Amino acid sequence: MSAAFQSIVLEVSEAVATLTLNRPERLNAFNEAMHAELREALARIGGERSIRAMLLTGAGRAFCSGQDLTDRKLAPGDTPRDLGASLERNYNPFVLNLRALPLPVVCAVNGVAAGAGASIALACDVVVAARSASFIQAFSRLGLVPDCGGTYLLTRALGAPRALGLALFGERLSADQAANWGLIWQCVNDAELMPTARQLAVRLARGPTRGFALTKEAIYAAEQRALAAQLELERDFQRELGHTRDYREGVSAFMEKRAPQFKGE
Ligand code: LHQ
Repeated sequence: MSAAFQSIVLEVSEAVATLTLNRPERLNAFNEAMHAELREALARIGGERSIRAMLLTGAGRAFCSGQDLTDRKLAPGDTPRDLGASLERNYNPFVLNLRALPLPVVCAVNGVAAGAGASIALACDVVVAARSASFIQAFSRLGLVPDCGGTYLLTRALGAPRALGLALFGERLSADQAANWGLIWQCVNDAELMPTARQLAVRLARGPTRGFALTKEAIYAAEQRALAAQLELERDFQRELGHTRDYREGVSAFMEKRAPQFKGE
């Protein structure tokens, strides 16, 4: 897949699409151009059946510093921007599209993730962070609420007491503490970040892609639903997956005492 982007880099190999936020001079802050490219990249990734996992990371020393604040500076007398419109147009669809991708999304948090950058990292399915990385709910310093799902993601992962502490104080949460609190999957030494994240993404890309897509959908749905409704959803998903080639292959491989060769079908 060739992709002539400026603010991001999209590379595909071994069925993994690696998407790198690429404005290192601004710590990979989001601006309009980057959002347009991200929209295009996610549409390509979601529409290409040969892609079976995605890896999101940042170029340089940061993962992402959130909204580019140079775009938001106001002179006295300027009319304030409609921040809601910016969320509606750019950020909210990005979060929902990440969640809706029918393949696992691994996030390699290579450095600081602040504001919307933290929320976007936490919206990914499997988050691995370098030990030197950190998460900052920078919104309170600007007088804003955590957005891009921040209030939802923090509260569901950590509960209100820790979500509120992070959101109100806006202090750095180390990658180690994030892992200890169960906010992310794993914290690894800096040198191991990209090899580890890549290995996880490749492993997922070799898995039963349809099964993974429905697992992701069911687990996110579980955050909203009662047990009885969830049991029905699992029944429907299992019914569908029972017809896949990957299920047949999984059973055959077990019986033949060999590793399964999933094709994502
Ligand atoms: C930046 C940024 C940045 C521009 C570093 N913008 N230049 C959504 C929708 C609608 C409206 C509003 O908001 C949102 C969601 C949000 O994301 S709100 C939160 C926005 N983000 C922030 O408030 C974080 C701002 N950045 C920081 O607090 C620090 O830069 C962190 C803690 C991320 C990193 O600190 P340092 O490691 O000390 O780096 P630095 O501050 O020196 O930054 C390096 C350069 O990057 C610097 O430029 P310079 O020309 O001086 O080298 C910064 O100005 C620039 N930069 N973040 N968001």
